[in-house]
Amino acid sequence: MEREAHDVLTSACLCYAEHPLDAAVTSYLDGVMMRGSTVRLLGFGAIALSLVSVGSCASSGESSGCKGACSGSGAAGTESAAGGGGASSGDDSGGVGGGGSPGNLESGAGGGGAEAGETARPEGGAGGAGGASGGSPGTPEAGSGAAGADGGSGGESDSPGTSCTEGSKGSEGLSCRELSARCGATAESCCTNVCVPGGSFTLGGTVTAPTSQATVADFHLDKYEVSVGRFNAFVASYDAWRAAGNPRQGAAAHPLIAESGWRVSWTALLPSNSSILNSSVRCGTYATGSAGRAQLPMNCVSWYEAFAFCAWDGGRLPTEVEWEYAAAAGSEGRLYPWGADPPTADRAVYDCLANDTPGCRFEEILVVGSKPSGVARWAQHDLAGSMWEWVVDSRASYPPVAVNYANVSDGSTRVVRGGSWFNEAADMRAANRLDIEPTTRNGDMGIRCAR
Ligand SMILES: [Ca+2]
Ligand SMILES: [Ca+2]
Repeated sequence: MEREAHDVLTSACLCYAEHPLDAAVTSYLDGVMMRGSTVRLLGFGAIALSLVSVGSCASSGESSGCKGACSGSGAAGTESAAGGGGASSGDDSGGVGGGGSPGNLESGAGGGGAEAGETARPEGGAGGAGGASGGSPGTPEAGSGAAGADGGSGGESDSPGTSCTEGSKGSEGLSCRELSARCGATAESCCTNVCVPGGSFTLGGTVTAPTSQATVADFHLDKYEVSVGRFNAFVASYDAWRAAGNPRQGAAAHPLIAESGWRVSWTALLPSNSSILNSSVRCGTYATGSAGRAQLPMNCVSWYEAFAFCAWDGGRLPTEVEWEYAAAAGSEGRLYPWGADPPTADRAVYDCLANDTPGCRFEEILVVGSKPSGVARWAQHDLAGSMWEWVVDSRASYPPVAVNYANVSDGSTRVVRGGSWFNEAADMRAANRLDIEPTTRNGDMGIRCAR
């Protein structure tokens, strides 16, 4: 099947055609288009779609329209986010993105190719606002139910300290306090986290330019992506936590990085109550957030919600450098979390390979920790694949030297790492970067907390 990747979509229209798309995906895209908002596609593009930038399609009304304005560009990573990618070939074929070169999975970032450091965002995640669309299948309700715990817990991660012993475990997140679900082959706590001993390495590895000499301090990183069960505990506690004034200014900061904590100016971007939070995370066909799916990785969360979750949980979002340090095994500089060998279905949840059905189906999202053969040096599962993982940074070119660094500017996009169950092998690389607007919800973007 075609795998022409996805591209930036900056205008009000998007174009797709020719390819046999899952009906659900088509429906989703129509929904996005109908809203006429600025959209960029990310994971979805990696299946069978090819999307192209269009600069000036009037948003008015066209449903499957705007074909006349679609250009065939599609070239990897070269889009100019804004103004609508270039080259309009005039061909109105609905933008089967010309090249659709798979290269663009690089996503803007990392990848070799055209990356100039910072150009525009590579591709995007689907559906900005609202999400909804398509009736998500299955289990409707839920969310709460979980543990009634109202942990008021102050959001401030109380000084997690800056040193730990390699392999040692840190205190567990609040989300597992009353969670019955277990994770991984040994049925351990889904909140298990492991010390990643600090050190220096080449950020960007061998595939991203420019690289950076980076140094990180010791930190703990959760072994698993945040599961639905953990997130539902957050939903259940959300109203009490918010009522107590959380998240507070400066909450969940990296202990060594100034200005890396929560900003109260972001609070308005969080759902105002648990009911809205619960409905917000149903962003479409691939939303995992429902009862009965406690071990699936949570998705469809905005960057703000990811940040807030980790703050509530007693942790924080990892920095981009920390994330890559763990995925690249520090100074070993691994190409993938497990080493240099290419991804396989035994090592990562990726490329919609979880079952033999053609295309991508919800069932191909697997429970966290399903691929022990792909475990990273310090025990983290699913750093590559499963869900993209929000990190704290806004997108920027790396500084030549990065010591306990994060780009904490309040940029227009935030970074996600690791590729997803939707994406091809190249996206599994430890150094691969992607950035996207922080309000974006996507069926292949989730959370992992550091502490
Ligand atoms: Ca499949
Ligand atoms: Ca992941």
